[in-house]
Amino acid sequence: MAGQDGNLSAVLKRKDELVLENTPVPKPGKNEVQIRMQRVGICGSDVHYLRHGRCGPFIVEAPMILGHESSGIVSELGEGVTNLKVGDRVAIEPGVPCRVCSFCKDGRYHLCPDVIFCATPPVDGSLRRYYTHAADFCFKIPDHVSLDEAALLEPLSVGVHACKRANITLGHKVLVCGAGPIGLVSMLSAKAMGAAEVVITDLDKKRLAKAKEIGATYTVQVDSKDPKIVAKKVEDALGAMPDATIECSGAEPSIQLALRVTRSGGVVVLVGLGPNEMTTVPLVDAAVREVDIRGVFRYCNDYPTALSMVASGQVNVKSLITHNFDIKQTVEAFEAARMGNGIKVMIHCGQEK
Ligand code: NAD
Ligand code: 572
Ligand code: ZN
Repeated sequence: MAGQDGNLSAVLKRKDELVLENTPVPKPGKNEVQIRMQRVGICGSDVHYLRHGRCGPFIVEAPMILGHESSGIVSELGEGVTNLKVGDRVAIEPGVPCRVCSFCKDGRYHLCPDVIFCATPPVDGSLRRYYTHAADFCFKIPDHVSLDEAALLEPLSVGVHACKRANITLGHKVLVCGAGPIGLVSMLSAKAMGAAEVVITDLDKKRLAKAKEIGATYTVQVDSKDPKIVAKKVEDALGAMPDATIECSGAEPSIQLALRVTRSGGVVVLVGLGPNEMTTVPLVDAAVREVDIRGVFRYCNDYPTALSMVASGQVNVKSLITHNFDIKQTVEAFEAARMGNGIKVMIHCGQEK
């Protein structure tokens, strides 16, 4: 049954025009569940679609519901669903692949060219009262894991995947570039995976203070575009060159730093996505020192790891939430996210704790 205001949904009509309106309550298809949505975190990409009407090659050409960091309560089962029941509290993995292409069959379903990903045009997202999703991409959470934490498994999975790609292991000294939400979840994941010391960089003092508060070993404020100067600060902090660097800003000077400062034989993972073409990156220096440069695209089979990390208390993601809004205040919530004063803005689509 729909709530008092039916299926209130956050619809991006076009660039700069976000409205709340009723959309039809969707019925679950075969192997799908209907979910009474509870929490949706605002991601940088949602704000980007609102401000620019596009994100990389994806253009908003028709109205689209925003939101992909989400959790809720199963309200109806479609035909064939056996892994969930009505009332289950679930974290929703937002990208559902085709399951039959060579990437899916190879176990790298995130690279599927036909993946359907929430709030990536033309696919609608989950920022609404009711939403349907593939049941096997919904993860039942234990009673002691909150719906806030369940929604935050989405960005946390990016950090988990980045750390797996960076081969983070016990005792590693790690550099994280950029202390936005993605840099912070990468720092939390690196520590949970055994990193002994994590140094994190940013331009912004407040972001660095938050990083320190939630567990970064050291912070370095980037006050120069010269990577040599910043590299010295990173090496001084760690007492060595990092074993791995997780780049989460996408800024060219930061990528220069990452390639230059990572130890020979180490790994740089590129999570931050800036302009496609960079002017100067020290590629040969990295190549002759056998620094592996690896891409990161979202996550794949990482939700279960992220959930275990949260459920066991190895990672505290709640500390990332700085703002809370009701779904009826979605426009204000996006304004808060756009201002960038906090870290994670969480929207409450229902009243459950
Ligand atoms: P954000 O903008 O909130 O954070 C980026 C941070 O980098 C900011 O705090 C900014 O001050 C800082 N920064 C800018 N220039 C810097 C520099 N030279 N040195 C150090 N820090 C610098 O964004 P976010 O939500 O944390 O996401 C980070 C990046 O990750 C974005 O580019 C986003 O598109 C990307 N992303 C990629 C994937 C993927 O699958 N590869 C997934 C999610 C997000
Ligand atoms: O939570 C997933 C996610 N992925 C982001 C950004 C924010 N959140 N990525 C960066 C943008 N790319 S994209 O392929 N695109 C616009 C779909 O350039 C996806 C990964
Ligand atoms: Zn996102």
